[in-house]
Order: sequence, then C-alpha cells, then structure tokens
Amino acid sequence: MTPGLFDEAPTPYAAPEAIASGAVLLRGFALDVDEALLQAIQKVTATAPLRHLVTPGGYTMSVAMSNCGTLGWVSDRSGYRYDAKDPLSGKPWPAMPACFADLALRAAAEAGFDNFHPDACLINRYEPGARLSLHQDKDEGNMAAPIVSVSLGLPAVFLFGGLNRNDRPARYRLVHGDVAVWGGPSRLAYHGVAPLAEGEHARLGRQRINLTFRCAR
Ligand code: MD3
Ligand code: FE
Repeated sequence: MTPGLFDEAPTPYAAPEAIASGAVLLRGFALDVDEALLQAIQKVTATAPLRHLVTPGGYTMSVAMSNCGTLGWVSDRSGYRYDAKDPLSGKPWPAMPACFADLALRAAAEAGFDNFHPDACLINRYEPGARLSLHQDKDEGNMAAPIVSVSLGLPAVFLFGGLNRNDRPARYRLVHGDVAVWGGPSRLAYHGVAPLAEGEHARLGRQRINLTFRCAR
C-alpha cells in the first residue's frame, strides 16, 4: 500500500482511549460538529483577532491566540494571567458560542468528568513551523476541573510528558476532529506541540486550530 495515501481520512468517533490516569483521547469526537465550530471561530476572531502574544521573557509566541468566554488567557511583559477583557480592544472577550460549550460538556462527560462548564476558551492557531514548548497549565483557579482540547485542520504531534519537566514526553498525532480531556492526576502534566509540519488541509488550508476549554475561576 502506498504510505501516506489515507493519512487524512477522517475516523468517526468510536470510544474513549485512556492514555494516562485522567487523560483521555476521543479521536474524531468533534467531526460531526466541525463546520459549526469553524463558523463560530470565524465569528469570535472577527471581533477578537488572533494575535502573537509576547512572553514575560520578551519572546513573541509562534502560535497566534485569541479567546472567548468570560475570561481569556493573555501574556505580556508583566506575566501570564486570565483577564475578562481583550487587551487589544479593552472590551470583554466574545461570549462562548453555544456549540463550543455543548461540545466541551459532552466531551468531558464522555471522559468521566461530569458538569464541565468552562468559563474560558483559548483559541490557538498554528501555521507550519509554529510550536508550543513544554509547559504546565497552572494559571487556572480551578485545578479540580479538567481541560478539554479540540484539534482542527492540519495534524500535529502533541507531546505529553509527566509531572516532572525531565520526564521524556510521549508523542501523539492529533488530527482534525480529535478531542482530548486532561484531568485528575494528568491536569498538571507537562505538554507541548512539536513544530507544525507543512501541509494543506482540505477545509483549513495551511493551519491548525486548537481550542482549549478551561475553568479559570
Ligand atoms: C495536558 N495547547 O494552549 S492542547 C495550551 O494543541 C496548550 O494548542 C496545545 O497546551 C495545543 O496551553 C495542547 C492539549 C492540552 C491542553 C492542556 C493540558 C493538553 C494538556 C493540560 C494538562 C495536560
Ligand atoms: Fe497547555
């Protein structure tokens, strides 16, 4: 068989896959709502544009970001924080679209986390070469709640490490429509995304978009 021919064939959702304690992959879980998600992303980013944030250390991130919900994650020279307002406009972040909240609630429940009502959704846009170095998500006020992530567009290699930065990360290929839930003992695991490979996605072109749903408060 010719390698690579069927790399982009969508896999309909079948069952949850546990990858660590509290970490669950739901491959294809978002496939049947992808168009609604993409329309909602268009609407949110028309109001709160994707932008390259600067880290406290002065580096410009290769991933472009925006947010929706009552709180949004932002970074600047003064630090990382959740803020109710978009610093670009001075106005509240766009409301969380109903299709976002509904998918996040259903995905968390499928992974064993009931009543997930995130107040923040970070939208990450990767173009080829963009990456996210190994980090922990620890700016959220509610560590009992999981994080739900949704991958759209080009495939990415997701790095999933342990609770120690030195733990060698496992690698998972995440494709369009894949959802992952990170809670319990995995909530503070180190994780990152390898530099995005060149490619052309049938619906999204030369980009990957990742949504992460969080309980920031
Ligand atoms: C594992 N985003 O925005 S989502 C981030 O693909 C972030 O854009 C990546 O890491 C992305 O902070 C990965 C998957 C993810 C999110 C949160 C986690 C994995 C996680 C928290 C704990 C452990
Ligand atoms: Fe993260």
